[in-house]
Amino acid sequence: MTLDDILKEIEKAEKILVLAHENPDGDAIGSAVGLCIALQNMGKNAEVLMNEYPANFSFLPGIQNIKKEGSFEKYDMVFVVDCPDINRVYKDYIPYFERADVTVEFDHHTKNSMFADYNIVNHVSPACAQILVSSFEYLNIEITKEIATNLLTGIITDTGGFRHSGVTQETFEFAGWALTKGVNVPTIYRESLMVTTKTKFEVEKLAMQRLEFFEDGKVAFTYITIEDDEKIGVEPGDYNGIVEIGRNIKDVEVSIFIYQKKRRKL
Ligand SMILES: [Mn+2]
Repeated sequence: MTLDDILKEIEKAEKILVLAHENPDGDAIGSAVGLCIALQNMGKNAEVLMNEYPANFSFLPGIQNIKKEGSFEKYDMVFVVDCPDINRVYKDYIPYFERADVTVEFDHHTKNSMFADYNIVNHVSPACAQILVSSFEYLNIEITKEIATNLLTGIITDTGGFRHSGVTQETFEFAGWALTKGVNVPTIYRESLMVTTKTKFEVEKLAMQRLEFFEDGKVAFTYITIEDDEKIGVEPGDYNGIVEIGRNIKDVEVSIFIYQKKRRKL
């Protein structure tokens, strides 16, 4: 059984790195930090690398485990969470993955390239964090209040607050169990889904003003240019959820949101 094999690899490893997809959302952050804390509780030297993340997730316990630069040249083991392909990881971190003795991924994206040594992929799971919940339960890894807060943040983010399809009985059972552990669900809900920043608000306002309908209202379209991006001072995560403005309008079947990427300095 693969999960048992992964546990054996964890037992052998000392230095462990956790990565997630670039421009991380609540599921990427919650899954990465939750896993990192679990590894530390098992006595491992574990950390998370992210080049940036949205500021509203700074309430998460253990968020200080997220570093911009690795403490080691080489890690014994690298985990990648909530990420369908290694090329979705921030490019500077990919060499750590390549140098590691063992690599593991946990993911729920439909098109996953099975890029690690061990691939725990469940396409129907509503969040990567929910795969971690069942994996921890199977392996008897204790889910502390801190870990539960991170994992529930992943679940609440990716399910839009238990609204999207894919939510299962297990989703609610874990949420209920987390409540008994003292996890502050209203705080997670507010910080993950409701709190916005001035720049995100400005981006949303502009995207709404520009929203147009095509095909008898079945297609909604809006966009943000690089000039808008610079004028507003767009921050990480500001584009999250914009496509849903169109999707939430009655009779819209396809919602399109296009933004220009900042040119990377070479
Ligand atoms: Mn996800």
